[in-house]
Amino acid sequence: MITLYQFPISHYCEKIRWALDYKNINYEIKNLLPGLHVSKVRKLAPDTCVPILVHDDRVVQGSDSIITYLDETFAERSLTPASDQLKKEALEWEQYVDREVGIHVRRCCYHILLEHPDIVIPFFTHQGPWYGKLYIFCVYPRLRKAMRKYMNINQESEQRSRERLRVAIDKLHSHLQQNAFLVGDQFSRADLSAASLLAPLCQPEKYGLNWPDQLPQQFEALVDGFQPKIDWVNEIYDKYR
Ligand SMILES: N[C@@H](CCC(=O)N[C@@H](CS)C(=O)NCC(=O)O)C(=O)O
Repeated sequence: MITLYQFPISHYCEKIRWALDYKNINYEIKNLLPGLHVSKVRKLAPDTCVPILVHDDRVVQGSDSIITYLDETFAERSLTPASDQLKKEALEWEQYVDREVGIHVRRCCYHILLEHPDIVIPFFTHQGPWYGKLYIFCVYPRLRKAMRKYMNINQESEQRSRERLRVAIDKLHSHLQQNAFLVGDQFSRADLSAASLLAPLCQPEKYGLNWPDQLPQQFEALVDGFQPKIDWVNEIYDKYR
């Protein structure tokens, strides 16, 4: 039995939903509520973050470790290239986007969306426990403050993150202008990681959230700034998700 402990909104968790689906592995999802997740996760793993994969008595935390575990355990449709050189390149890209895209997409998005509880509360509570909406609604002002503090989200840090993101998106875009894939000549964990971590800016249907029809104007402006160089994300979703 495989269980994925996750937040539906999390793009690091989307990496693992995608990897599991791509490899045709059956799994069940346990959606956690931000804040309340800490006590649940601490019983499973050393850190408080998700995704966490539980496979029988094995517990794996962190999206890169989980993909490695899945490829080692279920060889079919490997996301890790076989050759040592390509594997090294794929892991380097994955680490690069985890650090230079994932964190900054999250900060830029939350800086705007945390001020729109009508949008984020449904994201946080999507297919979660029955009491989720009521709970998050009651704790929302405290939760927002804690999230801003924990993830260092403020006006200045958001500006720095936008710049870091611009550099990373330029780098990915220019690589993909010359190459069909980030590594070698086939889809790998590098492409999957880059596309998942940029997905909140593109809102692909297969991400699994109910994206609202209308996002705040500030959010649209953020996306518009990157749009010409992230078209490939939807293309990868169409072909491989
Ligand atoms: N590098 C980690 C990052 C995971 C991560 O940042 N998870 C966030 C959600 S996007 C989280 O669980 N935050 C809550 C916490 O750390 O307690 C990975 O690749 O899995």
